[in-house]
Amino acid sequence: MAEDKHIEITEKCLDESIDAFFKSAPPLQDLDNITKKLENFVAQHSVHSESQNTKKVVCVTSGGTTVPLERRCVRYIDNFSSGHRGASSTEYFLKAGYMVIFLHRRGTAQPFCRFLPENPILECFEPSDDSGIQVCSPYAEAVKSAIQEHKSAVNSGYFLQLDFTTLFEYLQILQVITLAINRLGAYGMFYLAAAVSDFYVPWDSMTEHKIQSGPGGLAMQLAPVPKMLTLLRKRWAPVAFCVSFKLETDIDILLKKAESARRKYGVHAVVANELSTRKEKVIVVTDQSQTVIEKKGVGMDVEEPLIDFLIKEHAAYTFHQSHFVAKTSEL
Ligand code: 9Z3
Repeated sequence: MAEDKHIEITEKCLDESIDAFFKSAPPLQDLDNITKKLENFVAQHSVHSESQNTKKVVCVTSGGTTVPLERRCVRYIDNFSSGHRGASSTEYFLKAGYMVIFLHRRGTAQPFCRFLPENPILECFEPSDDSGIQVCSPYAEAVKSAIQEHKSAVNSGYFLQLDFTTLFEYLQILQVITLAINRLGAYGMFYLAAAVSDFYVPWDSMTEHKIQSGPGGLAMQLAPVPKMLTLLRKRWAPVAFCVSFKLETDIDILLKKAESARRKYGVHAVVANELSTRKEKVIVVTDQSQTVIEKKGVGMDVEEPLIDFLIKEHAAYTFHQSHFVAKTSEL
């Protein structure tokens, strides 16, 4: 009884802090456009599903959020995330027949571009004899296949790209996506690989203009970012399959923290990774097991076996959900 009361109070506080976050956040510039894109995308889902098996839709989040320090932002707090995890995972989800909403930080890694040269883009091209432009020969294959794969994913209607920079944009867009994905029930999935800031400066306590330098240093109070994951699981899209990530630099606490996040947020799986080995190995924590997943060899992606594993978990989940719903509706 006392525990129930405690949960009720904690949820109330969370609701209030999330409410305050959304109320004070600067409104999304292109909300109507994003909503329209999502509606069209989800409508495509029924078109594709009519002709073949019911399609699955995953929202992959990728890259790090920034935390502005001023409203007319000159400075901001950022993090290390390159977006590679999200970009390569998107490729494997698309290959497996999923429809993908790729919510990524502007300027971070993009699907199909991972094997392009790191040279500045202008070094990949040269003027051609017919006064057009051609790709320089060493890059021709990589550029051609990136363009082809990207075009084919976009034209197939299976791939929707949305972008963010700030924490405010990220959380608002994620909320709109969850409401769209919620309509797909268990066929919807979240793969939350974005590195989301834990602390931020609330918009209503943020200074308007550039913070001035002074002799005394600068002390700032950052507020904790309300845990939207709880709301995503409980209210926004309670039936969707949800995978979150846990990142630590201390391997000794990683699994403990991942397991506690799984319980706390009620997600279906937590992908635990350690900063320096994240490209080689991850551990997927579910209520049944802790499974170590490693890349298969040099030049391979750890995301290939990871997505394979998660797709199987999702399939088992949708099977269970449809079976369970069929059984209870018979009662
Ligand atoms: C991850 O753990 C991702 O795997 C990485 C991928 C960000 C490490 P890269 O983008 O790296 O390929 O360079 N993402 C989630 C990180 C995170 O912020 N998790 C929170 C936490 O650990 C929970 S939401 O507390």
